[in-house]
Amino acid sequence: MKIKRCAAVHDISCIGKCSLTVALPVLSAMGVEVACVPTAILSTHTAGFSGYTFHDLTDELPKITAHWKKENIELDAIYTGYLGSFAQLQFVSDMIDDFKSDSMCVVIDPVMADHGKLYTGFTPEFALEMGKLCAKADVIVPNLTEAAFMLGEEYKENYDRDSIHALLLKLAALGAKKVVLTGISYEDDKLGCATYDSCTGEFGEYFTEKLPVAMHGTGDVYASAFTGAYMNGKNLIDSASLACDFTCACIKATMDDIENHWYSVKFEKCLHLLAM
Ligand code: PXL
Repeated sequence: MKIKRCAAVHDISCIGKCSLTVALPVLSAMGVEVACVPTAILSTHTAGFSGYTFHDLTDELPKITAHWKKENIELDAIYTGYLGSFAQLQFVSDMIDDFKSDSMCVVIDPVMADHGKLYTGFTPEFALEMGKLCAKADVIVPNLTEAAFMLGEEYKENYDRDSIHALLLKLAALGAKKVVLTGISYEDDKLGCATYDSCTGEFGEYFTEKLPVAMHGTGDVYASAFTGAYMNGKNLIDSASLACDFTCACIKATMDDIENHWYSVKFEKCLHLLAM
């Protein structure tokens, strides 16, 4: 049987277990071939380490995809995460146009922010531009902070189901067909996601237990597991739910050792849960 191929467009953080060093193992464990498109190489991720190195690879990216086109390489999905510049947003937009086919899906995780704040190096203007790129996505996977910044709205810590549904509709109006909003909690002990499919008009939600910790890298773990499940034919809410369960399992596997392992989750211990 043909194996599905996903181009993963993310940075490589050599230490920190996020972006490509998460997308590659998670998607591979799910039986998806990963074509890596490294946007930059950093010595560590940018959250919690100081003095990290950053080597931008923007100039290399169109050369990689031009070669792929010449070799008639086809993609079943393009999955983007951490993008470091306006030029990289343009590259991804062009790449989607170049490889688009009826069966190819585009998943955009607009990695930029969390807990009400933009990550180091990002600006509100970049977030609005990322919002424009979302028009080309089949599915977008923002957290609440990224959603607010892409819409140019204030980040609100308090919300109810109606306001989340309104937010999902506004995100879909950016042009993406389907939206998965992560980090949603209506009850103190539950955390999960809310979904909207503009093709069917259907809303969905799924929750797991809320663990009393916040950990780096979980957004990438979530979006990678979501992409693998979606590529393997699961529908929107089932893919979003599988990703919730997997992310929760990864956090649990790390909780007894947060002091040593503060920079990400021990997803390695949970990869077996993904075998499909
Ligand atoms: O996990 C998101 C992410 C990806 N890549 C880099 C980051 C972060 C979060 O801080 O710094 C380089």
